[in-house]
Amino acid sequence: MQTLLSNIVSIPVDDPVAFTFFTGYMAMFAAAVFFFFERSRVKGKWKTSLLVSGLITGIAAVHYYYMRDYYTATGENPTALRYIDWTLTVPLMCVEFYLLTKPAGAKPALMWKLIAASVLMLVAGYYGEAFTDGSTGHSVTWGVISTIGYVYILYTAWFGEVKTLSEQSNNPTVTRGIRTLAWFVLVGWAIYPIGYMCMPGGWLNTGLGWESTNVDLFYNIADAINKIGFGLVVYNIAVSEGYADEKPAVA
Ligand SMILES: *C/C=C(C)/C=C/C=C(C)/C=C/C1=C(C)CCCC1(C)C
Repeated sequence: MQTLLSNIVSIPVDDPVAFTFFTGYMAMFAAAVFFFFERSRVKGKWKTSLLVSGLITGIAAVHYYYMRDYYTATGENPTALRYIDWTLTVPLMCVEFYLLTKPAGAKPALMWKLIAASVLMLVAGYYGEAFTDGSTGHSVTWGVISTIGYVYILYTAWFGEVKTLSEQSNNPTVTRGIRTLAWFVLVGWAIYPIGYMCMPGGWLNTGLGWESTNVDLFYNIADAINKIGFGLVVYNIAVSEGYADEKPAVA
């Protein structure tokens, strides 16, 4: 009985961080199921995009399963698991931009540039969180390096190639959808660096008395918004043209 009970994960009622790890896990799982099932219903040209949405949320669900346990067992940030998850899922979000702009002529080079920027952003962020003692000097430096990658993606989505191609797509739904994704990158993704700066030693950690695990609150909420939200925007684009099995309306 003793051992049985000790295997049961429990959430302390006053721990919002643990709460978001559990709800985040379930939300990612449900979203992945949804995207995988809906993939079979949309038209052929959208199937890969839906598959990628399912992979993003599915990969996140698996990592949340482990992060949740890690956090409840140790009470510490699951930094390594977090960054492994992001290193897989953020490049896949870059792939979504490529897939949506491909019909308008996007080349694989665009995808690789976005992926390279995301890897720079994440590797620098990992250094800033994992290999410093929280001293401001280091984490600010790595935070700034990381931001270079972020700004590159932001610029490409708002003013660069992605924007230009989205306008050349001659598909108002795609143009509007990409604009919404660009908003996600601007507002939804900004939650991460804000959380990072709230950590001990960070610029925003003034008088809040926040501990380092509070950052998980930011990251968990942002992940749910961005990964599920991104997927839903892609889903909306796909179904705006109807489902694969629908007969064209008879005039
Ligand atoms: C699904 C996960 C996503 C969309 C993760 C996005 C993460 C970021 C945009 C992180 C950005 C950071 C900075 C711009 C500077 C400080 C370090 C980071 C890694 C938190």
